[in-house]
Amino acid sequence: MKLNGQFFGYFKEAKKLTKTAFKYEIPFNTEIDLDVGSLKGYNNKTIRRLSDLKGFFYDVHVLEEILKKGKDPVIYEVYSYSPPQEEGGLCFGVTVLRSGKIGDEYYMTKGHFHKKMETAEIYIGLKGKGYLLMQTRDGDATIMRIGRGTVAFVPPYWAHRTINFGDEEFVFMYTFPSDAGYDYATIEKTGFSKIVVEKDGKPVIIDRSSM
Ligand code: S6P
Ligand code: ZN
Repeated sequence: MKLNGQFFGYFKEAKKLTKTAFKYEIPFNTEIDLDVGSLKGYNNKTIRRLSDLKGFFYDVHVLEEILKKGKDPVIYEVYSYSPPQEEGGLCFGVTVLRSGKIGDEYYMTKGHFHKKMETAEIYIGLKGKGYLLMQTRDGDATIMRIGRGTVAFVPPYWAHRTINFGDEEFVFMYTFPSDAGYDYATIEKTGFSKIVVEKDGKPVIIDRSSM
């Protein structure tokens, strides 16, 4: 059997078992177009628009004004390969975070803990630039810059959010255990303590409580 023109494989047994037993999933490869940031063969796509991010940007009035005008811009898209949520599997995919601001606050993702808190994740910067903001339940926070080629480790127990402070799309690849799940509610309740806003044409990290 020929797969993607890359190699030959003999999968008689694995093929029979794929539908019932994840551990016999067939090996495969795929491609990310590094200029565009698109992932070939994804099986899941999530689009988040401004209306999905109500309550996340600090300037509620600016957000409502945009929506009132009938606009609801796409803030980010996630293209993923998501196998069954079983122990031993890996999810991976690409997030495309658009460039823009709500008032002076840069476009960002919602951010989440994993439901299985003891789960780590890897981010790899592919295109554009942004920040990776992380925070623990105890309130410890850290922020790091991600550019093309940056590999970032998100340790277990850290909520994570990305922020695009550049003037082009910020694209990164991620991978994490497929049984991790998502917990948006916990960090949504407390919020991230830091936000990134534009001041004199530059991104500045400030305390959200100061707004
Ligand atoms: C998944 C990983 C990313 C985010 C994506 C969107 O564990 O961290 O794929 O899901 O960047 O962010 P969010 O917070 O809306 O899921
Ligand atoms: Zn995650």
